[in-house]
Amino acid sequence: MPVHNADIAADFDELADLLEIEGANPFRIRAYRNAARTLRDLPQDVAAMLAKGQDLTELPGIGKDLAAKIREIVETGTAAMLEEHRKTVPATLVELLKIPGIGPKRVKVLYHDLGIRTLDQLQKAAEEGRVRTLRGFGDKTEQYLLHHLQARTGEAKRVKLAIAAQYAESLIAYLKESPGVERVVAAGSYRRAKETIGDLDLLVTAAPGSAVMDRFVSYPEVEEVLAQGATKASLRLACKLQVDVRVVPGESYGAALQYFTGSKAHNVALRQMAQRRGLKINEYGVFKGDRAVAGATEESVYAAVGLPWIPPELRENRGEFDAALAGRLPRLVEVADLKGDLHAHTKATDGQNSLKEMAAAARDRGLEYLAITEHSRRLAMAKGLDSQRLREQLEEIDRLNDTAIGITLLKGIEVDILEDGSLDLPDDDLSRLDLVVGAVHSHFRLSRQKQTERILRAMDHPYFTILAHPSGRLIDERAPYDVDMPRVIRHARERGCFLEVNAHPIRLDLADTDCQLAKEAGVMVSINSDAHSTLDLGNLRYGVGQARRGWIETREVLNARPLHELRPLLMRTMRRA
Ligand code: DGT
Ligand code: CA
Ligand code: CA
Repeated sequence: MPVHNADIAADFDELADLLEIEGANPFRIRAYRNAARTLRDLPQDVAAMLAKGQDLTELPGIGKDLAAKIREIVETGTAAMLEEHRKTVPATLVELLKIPGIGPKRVKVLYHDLGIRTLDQLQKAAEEGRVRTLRGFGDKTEQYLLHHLQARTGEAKRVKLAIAAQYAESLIAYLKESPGVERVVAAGSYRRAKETIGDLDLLVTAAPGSAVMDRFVSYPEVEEVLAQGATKASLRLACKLQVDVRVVPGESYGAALQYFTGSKAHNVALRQMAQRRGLKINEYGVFKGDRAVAGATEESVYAAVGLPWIPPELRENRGEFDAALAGRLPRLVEVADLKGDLHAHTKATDGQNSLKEMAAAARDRGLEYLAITEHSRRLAMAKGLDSQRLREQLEEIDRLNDTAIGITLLKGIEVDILEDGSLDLPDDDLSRLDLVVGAVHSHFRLSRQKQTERILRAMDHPYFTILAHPSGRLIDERAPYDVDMPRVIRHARERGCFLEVNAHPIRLDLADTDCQLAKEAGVMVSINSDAHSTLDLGNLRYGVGQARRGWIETREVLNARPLHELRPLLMRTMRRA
């Protein structure tokens, strides 16, 4: 069975989790996490690279040892070292580690002092009040755990969009090679660019009599065929992703695509509009009585009810019909609109590539500028910059900008917002920069009021440009911190600063509805890769998808502005004491 990059990444993450519970060297743990991240972002398949005899150590963050482990996983399906650690640490402890706020130290205490190995056992212990007495716990933590554990029941397993993309793209390529197949396109939440998807919905048009379904169910990664008919089939892949396929005739393509793109709420509303016009819409077409009046294209389906085509990311029945009827659909931002990226790291801190490599990669993607925004000193684990090292980097940026490198590097910092809302570097340092990106990396559990005031205070700082990953959430891993986001957005408006839409697939932060709030408040967003390697720049597309779900238009995106327009906007946020 072929091994995908995401499979190897999952193994490395698991290994890192296990090592963390065992209390291994943090740098060793980090190496596995970085490698997992590299693999997730990598556009080419490492198994294919190995087959071609390519050297994996040329990838960012992959040394000899990791390259050998990747080869081992590709060839044998697992790594001996992972199997060893799986034997010493109960697998379910790793589940405990996934609870936001529960680190390896606490997991160890739960395991050793209470013998807890599963989430169910933990829930029971918390219900019985046995957790609060443990070292490092307490009433508040026990309540928090209980809340978290009770909320988990019935939660379906969803897959992050970028992970689903790896599996979807290779399956789509496979189906396209099948004789007689004309079009293969992903619909459903995948096409609407939701942060996570429940299952993958594929639509196929094919010549009559072609054996698409047989080919679909004989895909080598199929774990189980759940249903198979002449025009539809469902199966589960080994990676656990469920896939639904429909084969439709060409004349129904648009209607089927519209139907299976959803969302359900959008479709219900559309059908009601059709009914009022005496029309019926289903996955085969738009009908007046028995006569099909539209269906070959999506445009024709919408036109039949008097609407312009509506971009998939807006199809949530959250105002798109009113906007469409009024001729006020937003001109959504596109990847090609981005002129630069305002959040990136290099080897100087926890990134994997040099300044020069990052600059070249951004230039090769057609960007006009790239802001280098390293972590500040408080993030010691990420080798955050102090004043001295920041100055050294600024000189290096000057030197590079003086060479004909084909892109402008902007001087920035991702400065920690400290617990009291002050910034982690002195004004004298910040004043030398083109922009200051502020971020919360600690004290996630402050009260709503304290957290909000902390962030507002940071924004009040004379040097503050962009609030990075504003909610702090990590999809499926960490809930957002408790903050009054509407107030933060209003404050950004008053202070003339900006909010980030962090494009990393695990963050996608701002959330779509908060993007809408920012838009309504007149606050521009910056769609940033937060790149820790050259490959991460490829994540910008997920940030764009998120912004599009938030109705963001090109003109509302800070980094869709050319450099000569960007500079005055940045200046406005600097030196305004
Ligand atoms: P997911 O898979 O949970 O991430 O979300 P979707 O939106 O992909 O939902 P899914 O896979 O259940 O169905 C795909 C699309 O098919 C959905 O967005 C709209 C359409 N659809 C499915 N079931 C129904 C239904 O009962 N009524 C209507 N109107 N549309 C449906
Ligand atoms: Ca779906
Ligand atoms: Ca489905």
